[in-house]
Amino acid sequence: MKPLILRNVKLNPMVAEFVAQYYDVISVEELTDANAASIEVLLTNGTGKAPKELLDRLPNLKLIDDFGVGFDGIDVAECKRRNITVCTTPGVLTEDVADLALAHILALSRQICRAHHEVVSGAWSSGHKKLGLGHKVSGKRVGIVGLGRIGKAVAQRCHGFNMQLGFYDRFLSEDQARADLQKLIGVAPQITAYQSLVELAHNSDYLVVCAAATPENHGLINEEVLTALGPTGALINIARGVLVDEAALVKILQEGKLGGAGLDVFAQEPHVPEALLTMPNVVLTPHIASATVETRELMAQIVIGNLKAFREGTPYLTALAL
Ligand code: 8YV
Repeated sequence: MKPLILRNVKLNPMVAEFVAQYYDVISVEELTDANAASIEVLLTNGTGKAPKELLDRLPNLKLIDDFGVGFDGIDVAECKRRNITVCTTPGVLTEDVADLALAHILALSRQICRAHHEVVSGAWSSGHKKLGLGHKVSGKRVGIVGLGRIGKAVAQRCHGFNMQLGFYDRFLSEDQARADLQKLIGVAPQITAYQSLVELAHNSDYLVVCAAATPENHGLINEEVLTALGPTGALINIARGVLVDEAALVKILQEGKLGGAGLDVFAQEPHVPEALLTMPNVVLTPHIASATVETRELMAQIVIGNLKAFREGTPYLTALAL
């Protein structure tokens, strides 16, 4: 019998194939008092949950290997206290996530989903086209919430659309943002740092959520921010659902006080608030921001590399500094 390894999510096929050579994989549901003490590695992903209650059941846990860049479901304070290493897959999914933010901006503004339906349903060919005019994207104002790796990649793409750049990030100055973007883009773009989310929203046509889902950021995009974004503004969320007050979002959309929303993440995935499913000015995707063949292969290579490092006692590729 091979040693056991624990998973709390469905494994990526490449990771599963590698792991199967050396371990018998059990799910959290298969964890027992008898086998828990043998678990040294937990395999998870950006949406996986590893609260203290689970960690307390694993007295010999040494590594949490996260197939994702987000680790908001992991009790990292408890990991630090117990010297459990947490490895993620930073960097390799940045471009995909930023690309999807622009895909949502374009799909929403140019009504791609509704336009596609009008063609495939025969409405267009039968002369019953209902689609009205969309909205121009190039040159509009984008407000980026959180200017980390993904936020900067969104800024880079929006710069390519000649959009006016604004951001809100408590840890980054306007000068540093401009300097960072100059390294990324090759020129120092005009970008404005706003001192509050409401001010950023008030000065944006698109508010793109790229912030980390730290506990203090939960509900960051609240009714006041959404109201400031207003009836000609659109919310784009490719970060985490918990960053948005989802009930407030539904309410303000139903009241016609927000122009639209493009959402790849939700507070209680895979549950999506029923009201959002029928709104014509909403584009919804099932948490696919990193879901490309190329990026998932790179993520898997990192997860496998960290597991090899654990097995061989060599330095991890991407251990978080807890
Ligand atoms: C998930 C993500 O890990 O990277 C993250 O934090 O949310 C995603 O990449 C991925 O969808 C799990 O399959």
